[in-house]
Amino acid sequence: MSRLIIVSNRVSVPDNQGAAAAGGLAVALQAALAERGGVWMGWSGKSSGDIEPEPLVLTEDGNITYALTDLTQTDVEEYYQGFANRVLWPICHYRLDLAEYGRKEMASYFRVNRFFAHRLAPLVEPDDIIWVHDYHLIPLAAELRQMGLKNRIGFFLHIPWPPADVLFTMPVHEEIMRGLSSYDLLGFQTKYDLENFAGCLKREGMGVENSPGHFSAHGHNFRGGAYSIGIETAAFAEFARKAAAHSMVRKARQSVEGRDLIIGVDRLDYSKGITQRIDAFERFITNNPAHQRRVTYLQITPKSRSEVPEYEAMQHAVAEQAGRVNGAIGTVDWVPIRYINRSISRPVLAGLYRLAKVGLVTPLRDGMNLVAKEYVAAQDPDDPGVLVLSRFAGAARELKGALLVNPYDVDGTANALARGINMPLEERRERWRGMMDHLLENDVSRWCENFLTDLRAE
Ligand code: ADQ
Repeated sequence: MSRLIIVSNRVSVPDNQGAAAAGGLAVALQAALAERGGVWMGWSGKSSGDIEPEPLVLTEDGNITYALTDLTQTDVEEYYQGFANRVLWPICHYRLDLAEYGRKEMASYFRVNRFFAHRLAPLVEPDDIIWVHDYHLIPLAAELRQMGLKNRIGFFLHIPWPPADVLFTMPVHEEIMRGLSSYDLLGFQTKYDLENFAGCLKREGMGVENSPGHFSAHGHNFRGGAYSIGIETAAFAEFARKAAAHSMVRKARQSVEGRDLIIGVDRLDYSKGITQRIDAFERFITNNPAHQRRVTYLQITPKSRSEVPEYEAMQHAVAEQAGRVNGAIGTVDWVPIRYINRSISRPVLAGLYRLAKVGLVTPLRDGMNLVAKEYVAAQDPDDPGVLVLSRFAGAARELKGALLVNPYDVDGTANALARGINMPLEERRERWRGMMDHLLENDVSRWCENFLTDLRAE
């Protein structure tokens, strides 16, 4: 069997606790690598200052080689914080207002991809298959082809792909589309993202769709498909089942004092709709005074990308809003919103999801949203909670038992919250069972296998 080479901006190198400490995606990719042997290459997360990074640092673990490179400080600022996170991320999440174009950043993005290609190429053997992940590395295949590599190369995009009218606001959209067209297989989270991609290709005659999912562009034939990413459903459900005994989960249960718990778990990111969600919670309490003092909303939000100005501004905005709402609707013996900026271990997170009567997952736009899936997997089959889910998350295409909401509609979300809190047990069980069966069948290993099977097929 041919070896697998995975390339992603960040690499999950197992620490002393082993792979079990990592999230589902890292575990699934490590399993795929271990099955075939291979290499996982990416950025170390460190800067080499203003000097050229040292050669790749290789770490062997069984038949997997982890290959890490540092980046210069300029590249960290221009490629990662700049073009990837201040242009591609907002554009792919339909936030034209937040995109900050700069020639330097765009040039750095392509330069770093070339640098990655040059570092990777010496490790590649002729029959290896290469799987590139996410928006940081779109031009990588084109660079590898330029160097003469003939391997099969696939790409999976973890975030949404926007329609042509949105994408074309980006000055280098043609180069980005050309980059995508150099792969053999493009994986998107949902068929809507795939349709948007096909629309972008056709709009200005950059390429054609010969038959569904079969494209030609820039003299190259390639395929595209929807491969919805899953979680490690069975393992996560097991974490949740055992978590009741965990001291942190016990303390959380005691501190809620019999109130209904609503949970939100998101990286602090403007795409996640956290401020709209807090508004909806406040509206729910205002419209349903009987629930005053009888619910607690726990929002767990680790900071992310704090070096990017839009994220720093958001940290202040959310903290201030949570404080304002607590001041407005709280009482001397009731703090309605508990807002935590911390990372939580997966077993404890699973236990907290299970305690919650409602999982509130309301991104304004999201490729998939694994939190929605984790919340479902963590529920007690005899007394499951209710998932309130944004229709703009990829997960909404699959999780049919959720209460779907439009996160821009504060009243609508508040009403769904009320419906979730009051939902009878039988309806909760029925909705949950369908979603759980789907998640058990379509877990992250299945996603990985489906993509790799299609990538291998000529
Ligand atoms: P993200 O935008 O990071 O992922 P999501 O899919 O929800 O969004 O994954 C977040 C992960 O981080 C989850 O596994 C969650 O448990 C974990 N997490 C969040 N808060 C945490 C906390 N406080 N402590 C510990 N863990 C926490 C991107 C795309 C998504 C896509 C995924 C995978 O934006 O749309 O679903 O990649 O493809």
